[in-house]
Amino acid sequence: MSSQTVFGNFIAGSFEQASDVLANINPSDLSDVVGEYGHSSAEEAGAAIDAAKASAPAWAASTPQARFDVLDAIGTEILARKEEIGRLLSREEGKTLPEGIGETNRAGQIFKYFAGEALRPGGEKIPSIRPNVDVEIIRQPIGVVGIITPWNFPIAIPAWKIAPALCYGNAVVFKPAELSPACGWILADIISRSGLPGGVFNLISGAGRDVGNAIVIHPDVAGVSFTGSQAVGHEVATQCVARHAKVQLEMGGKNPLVVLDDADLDKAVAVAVNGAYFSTGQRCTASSRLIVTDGIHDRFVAAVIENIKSLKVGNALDPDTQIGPVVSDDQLQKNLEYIEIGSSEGATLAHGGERLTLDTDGYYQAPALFTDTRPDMRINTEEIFGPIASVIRVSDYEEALAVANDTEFGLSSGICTTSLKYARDFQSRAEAGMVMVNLPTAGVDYHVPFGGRKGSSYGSREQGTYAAEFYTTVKTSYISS
Ligand code: UN1
Repeated sequence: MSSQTVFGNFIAGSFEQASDVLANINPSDLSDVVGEYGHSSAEEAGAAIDAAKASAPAWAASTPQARFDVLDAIGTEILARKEEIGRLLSREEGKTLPEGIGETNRAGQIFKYFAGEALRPGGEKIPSIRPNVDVEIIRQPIGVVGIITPWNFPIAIPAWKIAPALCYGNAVVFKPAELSPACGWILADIISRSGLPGGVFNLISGAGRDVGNAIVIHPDVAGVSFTGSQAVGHEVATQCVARHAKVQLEMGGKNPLVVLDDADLDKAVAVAVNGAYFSTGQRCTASSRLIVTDGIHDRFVAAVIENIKSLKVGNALDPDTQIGPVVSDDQLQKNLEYIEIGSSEGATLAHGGERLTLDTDGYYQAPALFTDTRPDMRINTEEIFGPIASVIRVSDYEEALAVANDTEFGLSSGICTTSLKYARDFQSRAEAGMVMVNLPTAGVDYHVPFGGRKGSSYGSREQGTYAAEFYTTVKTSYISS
């Protein structure tokens, strides 16, 4: 273990002190300072962008083998250190240790996946409609990519943006979230040893309004991939579109889980509790609306309450903990406010919602379930991003589907049923980028497209081969001898 406590930026292949720093506090134990991380200025972001721009042409011309070697080395080190990095992740973000290690494992696998993709660049050669002319279609890197990531997946989301960016030959300026910058710094440290030429990857920590904004408005940043809130995403898109930069946004969700009368009750309860409360409900894919038909409603609600009563909320690093703390005081206050809002709107708070005082001083909250809720209540229309779910009672499948789709979001949509007919119909008619049948709305594979519709996403999909759409531009060449 290193004794370093102050962590700066990584620019043009060297680690540099940031002009200012901010303490990274463990939400499970407020007396534990994970470290001090860069709170950089717009000027420092400019230096990172300049470094990326200078190194971009050489990396764009690199061979598939060189890209494979770098990405494979990064993936190998992440996987070899997954227990240690997973622990750091849990310590700074608050998800449980198995979740932290699992997320780190996912990040390692993503780098391995894109290492393989680097060896499969593709391209097409087809005859022209004209004689003696060939047409070639290839994908080329877009140049400098700005990557802005949220606090809730501090290593997996950076991985699923940085790995394809490098795989397809781009240079990167990466801003991790201010609440969980440690995993981003570890990633930079690993990348610094991977053989990647200096300047191709740059880490710049700081606030959205300083560093994030500098990246988004800079004329040399050809594209911005952002995951975060809808409000900030809208700003990012507006700025990028105004200067004709590419933009890819992953934002919120208000993901429905439909539970039909014919569902396997035990499975439906497990799926709902996992989707709603694991990772403290702090996933844009979390199931926050449980839409339940009459015939199973009472049994389902009773069983969910029974289940969440037994969930152990605690310090993320305690091996018995099932639900870690909320990430920050701001988020906890927001969650508590929504508990008030739900109650004042007439919903029944069937369980939880209160702040918990435990052995260590942290942002603990009991998982909350609202029942007797209406689809138009604020707790059912606004993303909360905490361990709070509500039950909406419906009479049949058609009403369930209508309620599920009646949202400004469209990320992930789930159904629990044993009916092939309803499962297939839901798969087809759910207005979401991802559909889950008898599975939680959260928890996705890393080798297939990820993204949503409506207010949840903008631009092309992330992950899998679909990631190429954002990180490349298509060139069509006509060649005559
Ligand atoms: C998952 O559910 O496995 O911010 C991933 C989020 C999403 C990632 C969810 N972009 O919660």
